[in-house]
Amino acid sequence: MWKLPVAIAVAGSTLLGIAGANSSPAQAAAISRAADPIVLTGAQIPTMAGGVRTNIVGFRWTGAAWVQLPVQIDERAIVNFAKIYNNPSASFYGSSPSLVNQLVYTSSTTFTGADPDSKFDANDELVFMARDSGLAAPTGTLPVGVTAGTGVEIHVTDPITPANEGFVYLFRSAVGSGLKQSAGKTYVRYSFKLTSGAYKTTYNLTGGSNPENSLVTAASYKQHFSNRWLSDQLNVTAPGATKVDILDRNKVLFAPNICVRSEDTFDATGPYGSAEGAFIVNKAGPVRAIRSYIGANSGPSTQRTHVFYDQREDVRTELRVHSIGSVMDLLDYSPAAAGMTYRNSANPSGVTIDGTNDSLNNAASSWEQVTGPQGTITHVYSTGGTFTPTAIGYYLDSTTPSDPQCTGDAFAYGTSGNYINSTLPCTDPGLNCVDSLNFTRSMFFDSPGGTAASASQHAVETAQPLLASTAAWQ
Ligand SMILES: [Ca+2]
Ligand SMILES: [Ca+2]
Ligand SMILES: [Ca+2]
Repeated sequence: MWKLPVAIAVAGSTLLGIAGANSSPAQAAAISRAADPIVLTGAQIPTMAGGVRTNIVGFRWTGAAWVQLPVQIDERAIVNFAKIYNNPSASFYGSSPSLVNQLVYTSSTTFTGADPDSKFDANDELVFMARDSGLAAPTGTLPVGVTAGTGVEIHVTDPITPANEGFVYLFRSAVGSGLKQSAGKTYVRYSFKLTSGAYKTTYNLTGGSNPENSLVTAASYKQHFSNRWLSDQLNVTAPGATKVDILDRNKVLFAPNICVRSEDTFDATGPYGSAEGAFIVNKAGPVRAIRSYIGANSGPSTQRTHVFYDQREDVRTELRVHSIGSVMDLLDYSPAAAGMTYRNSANPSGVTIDGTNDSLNNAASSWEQVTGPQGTITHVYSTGGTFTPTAIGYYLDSTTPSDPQCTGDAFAYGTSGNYINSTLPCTDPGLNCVDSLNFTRSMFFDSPGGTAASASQHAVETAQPLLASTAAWQ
């Protein structure tokens, strides 16, 4: 994602025209990806790294004036997973979280703890929305309230449409300026609410259940969680959508006909053993919210991290478990999804979600989409790790489903996702294993009228993220 600033000098010569008072017909187009963030580590902004975290502020140049934009800094550190379980000798099913050390988001409201380095250090992240970028600013002008000599120019470009570009300027605010890092904006709200009370004093880390009533509210969607792994409400709220809840559940299973493990067994003590688990972080805005957690029965260090932007959510799952025969991650929609079109990269023309099953090409998909008056959700998939698992697509649309439903309601409305149907090697460092596997579901929440072309566009863009280069400026 990172690009060295080799292109700066070349681009700079065209930028003089952009920044001038006269608009030029050759003016570069703005970045068009409204849903996408720019995430930079401290290491990528060397002149800011190692300094105070809280006084970094961001601005764009409109061609006539400076306008402040929200910037968020999310601290990270390498943390031992036994600390996250608040137990140095924690062991579950023979797996020792004390053997697991990962770079994670930090939090003083969980046992993860605050970043030991409270400065904006090399592994912390600074994020803003690409659409908040502006034009190249002329030298000789500074926003009111910033400290001269602290500027950093961030040049954002789109590798798919190289003519599109944008600029964001970071500064340190002057003492007493009154400038806030958030610029007074809140793009995403996240209310993490445990039924039991405060996390550190009431969460059962060794045997759930730990019911929640947590809600993410963003411009284009709402999502609800009733337990750590239990996402059970999703409303598309983009313009024109009916805003109904179209989700029964996000289901996690070994295989279509095996209920021995599910999101419910991950969350709750039940007939299949203990349900240890912990949160790494719950954090809200202004630019994004983050919900990250561990604990999936015999995979106590298996981790899922949701990063919520206002029109996009990235859900990254890092498998850390003994060898398993297969695994699947499904969206099971609710009866309110009836009438929507389901399509994926192997079946782009799509079928209607109506509780009556359809025969689809079952090749694994790189994207899936549901679209209708209820709104559009496009899921884009990417996988990483030490091996490439084989997978097929799973689809079931039936009011009298042939496969057991395991959790949620009795119906399978457009139940869909990829099914890794080959044996996976041990991926748990807590068992001294060295293989790894992660998969990311990027979800885009759009107005009604999604098409195979719009889904493919999201997939192409997700595979080629926006680029950003930095240079000291004034
Ligand atoms: Ca750090
Ligand atoms: Ca830090
Ligand atoms: Ca269902």
